[in-house]
Amino acid sequence: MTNLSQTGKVLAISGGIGGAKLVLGLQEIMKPGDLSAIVNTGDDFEHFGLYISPDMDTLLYTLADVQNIEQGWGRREESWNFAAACESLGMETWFQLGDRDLATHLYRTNKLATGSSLSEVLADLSEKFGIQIKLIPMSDEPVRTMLKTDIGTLPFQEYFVKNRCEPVVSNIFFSGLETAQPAPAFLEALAEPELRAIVFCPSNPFLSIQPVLSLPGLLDKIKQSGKRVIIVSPIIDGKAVKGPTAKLMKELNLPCSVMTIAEIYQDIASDIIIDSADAGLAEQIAKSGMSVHCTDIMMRKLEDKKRLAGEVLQIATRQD
Ligand code: FO1
Repeated sequence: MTNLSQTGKVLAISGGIGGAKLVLGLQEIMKPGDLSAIVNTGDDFEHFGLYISPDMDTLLYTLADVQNIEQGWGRREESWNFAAACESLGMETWFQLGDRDLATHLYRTNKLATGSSLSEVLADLSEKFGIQIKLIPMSDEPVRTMLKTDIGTLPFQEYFVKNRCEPVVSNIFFSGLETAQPAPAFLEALAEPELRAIVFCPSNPFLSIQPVLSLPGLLDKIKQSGKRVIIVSPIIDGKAVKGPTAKLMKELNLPCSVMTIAEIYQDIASDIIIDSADAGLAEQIAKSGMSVHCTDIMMRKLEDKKRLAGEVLQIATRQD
């Protein structure tokens, strides 16, 4: 196991559920001051006048150990009186807001309305949920994942939840990039002298990671940082662990394979961690110049998350 005192700092880039699992594993084995996590805000949207930020809340609830594990989003020990009351008023019900979850949306919406930046709101919520690592939104300005589909252009949640990922996707783009910047704390973390590695957690590359990498100037800043960039594959043996990744890759005419993941990141990644099931592709991937590491990357239990996090740290702190 890595000697934690000499780890240095790690910057994790995280999207939905898979990303949060690895950040949790890293949180469990690192000193709080050595770990920061950037969260995707491309899924954010306004609903019932509330600022909803699903990947932020998935990360907050997972790190605070209050997440609803079966559901994959929202909180456990939840009640649904608000949602039932909305239904009785004939309001839309496709996006379910639990009673405890509602407090998070109200807190965030009010803070934003009184002038806080999204970074400030996330720092406040982290403190309220007792989270010690630093959580940073990818940007304080709105960037939204939009999907061109056979039923029209949809904002992310209308594709993912309202239409249950059924529409056929022909293109994904991000609105707001012309006026968005990486969050200040994001740029500071990248410039941090003790930063040892940037870790792309196993999140959907198109929906959760691409919005981050599309931020103006960010790719260059990552390349210029000279830091080790470690990718943890969200694809195992040609199947996506969760969510619409596989369906999206098919519709975008991309093979659902770790080869595609390697191609997506080969310009910036120094290392890629793939599952042992894909070990046969390691040699081919290595031709791209990345160091390929095979291990069990399926995270079910906390032990899995800590073990994988330990292997990520070994790579992050490797001296060469
Ligand atoms: N996903 C659903 O499939 N149905 C829902 O009703 C739903 C509500 C919801 C409320 C708050 C929240 O933070 C997330 C919610 N999600 C729901 C999940 C959300 O769409 C996804 O977590 C992300 O946007 C994709 O990673």
